[in-house]
Amino acid sequence: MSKLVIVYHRQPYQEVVVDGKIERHEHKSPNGIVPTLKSFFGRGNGGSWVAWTSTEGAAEDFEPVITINDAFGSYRVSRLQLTPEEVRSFYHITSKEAMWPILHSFKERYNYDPVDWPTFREVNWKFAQAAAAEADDDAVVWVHDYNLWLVPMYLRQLKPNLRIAFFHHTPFPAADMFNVLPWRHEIIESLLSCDVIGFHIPRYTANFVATAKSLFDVEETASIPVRNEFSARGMALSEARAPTKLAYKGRTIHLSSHPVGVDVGYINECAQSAETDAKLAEILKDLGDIRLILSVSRTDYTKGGIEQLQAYERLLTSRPELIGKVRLMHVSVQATEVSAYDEVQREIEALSGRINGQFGSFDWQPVSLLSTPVPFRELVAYYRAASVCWVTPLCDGLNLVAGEFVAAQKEGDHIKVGTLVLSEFAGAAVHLNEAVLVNPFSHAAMDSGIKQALDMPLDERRARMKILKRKIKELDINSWAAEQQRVFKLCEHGPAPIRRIA
Ligand code: GDG
Repeated sequence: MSKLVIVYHRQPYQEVVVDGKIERHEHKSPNGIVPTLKSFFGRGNGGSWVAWTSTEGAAEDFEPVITINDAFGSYRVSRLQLTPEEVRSFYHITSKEAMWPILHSFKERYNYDPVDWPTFREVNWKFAQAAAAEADDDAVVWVHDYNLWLVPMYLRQLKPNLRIAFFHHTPFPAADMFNVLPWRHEIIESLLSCDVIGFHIPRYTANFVATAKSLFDVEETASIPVRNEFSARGMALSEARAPTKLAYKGRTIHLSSHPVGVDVGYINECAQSAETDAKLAEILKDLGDIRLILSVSRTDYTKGGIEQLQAYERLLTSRPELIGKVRLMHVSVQATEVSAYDEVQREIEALSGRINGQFGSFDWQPVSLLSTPVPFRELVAYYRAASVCWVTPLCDGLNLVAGEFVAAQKEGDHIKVGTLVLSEFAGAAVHLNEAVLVNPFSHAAMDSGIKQALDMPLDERRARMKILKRKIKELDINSWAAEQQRVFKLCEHGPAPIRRIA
């Protein structure tokens, strides 16, 4: 039995087949959400992690619960076995084809027909059962992301005294968008059985409150002002206040608005290593006097890769003097088994090919398209080499790439300081507002944003980067972890003093 149970669909290690046997290795890079969540076990007395694994190819002596000893200490992992059909239905169809488009406000991509709601419920019920089996009666069970939306309601039925927290990594859309989902009452009722619900930014929290109010008799009982510095007025995702408490059926639900943040310490260490210096020198030698524009994301229509390549094509057309002088490295890591993403991938490949054919020569290629992941330490060298990091999603919960790019810029580096161009519709724009902010739905804004970044004088680049670096330090992964622990404590002992946060 554990005092802290983390429920996240991925397992907290990588499974590698060595000599025909499965070995569990820690993730190569300590960067990312999995190591961050595991670090919570090191802060307390261990804990449990609940994730799914496929029944396909499972060994006969499969053990559902194992104990792991790694750099984060000793903790249990409860492995929920799902059949390939369950994974397809619950994850690839219901979560990715119906929920994901609505969360990101793409009504036209919403695909309701293939959804099998009873299977979604069943899988969520299995997660809840596995979590309840691991949890002490008053444990904190911390559930992550929309594909587990029904878990809190089931947990409350199974163990009423649990402290249940839920964190959304995606945006939470406006009520009239969310309410497209026919299961809206069930999902919101489930979330209202939590003690704590967390979002990256106040806008998503406000959207959740508006949705809950539209469906149930819910009252917002407290809110706090947002520091202007962390949400300059007049931007697409700005909010002046963040709701912090809801009352529903005599219970209090605490709300938290705090971006996940990046591991600034680890990225700094990577950025300053001899290995990165060597890779950087190699990249810069290869580039010569060509300036690097870097774009990094998963292939997903929400990330705006197609619209960005179109903007690049317009840039090369309107500024022919840039031909032979810039190169776009477009990393778009391909996902498998989601058909909507295949279509985007094909279009990205076609557009890159067209741009290279139209503007390129034997000596110079305007776009380098990479569809497989770049090792993280190498990616850090590219962050350092880039003149511009071009992050223009159409809608994005936060966007860690923007923060990683800022973290990788060397402190006091007087030779190379890159410029961040960031979509106003990424949650990160709320606090990283010294970036060149662009509206990806406007050609004019996209075009002037990239030109402004390429033309920006060194002094201005340094001044903006200095503030951005201070902000990502203030809102790094440790500050997110501290905020989560603060809200877990709130539901344990009643209200604690509220900090003003982003
Ligand atoms: C969700 C929300 C929210 C990407 N390419 C490579 C690579 N990456 C790494 C980056 C970064 C991560 O993947 C992507 O970060 P995002 O923030 O874009 O994440 P999503 O996958 O969309 O995830 C998002 C996030 O959750 C956290 O709450 O910000 O809004 O959609 O860390 O570095 N890493 C390596 N090679 C690559 O080629 N090694």
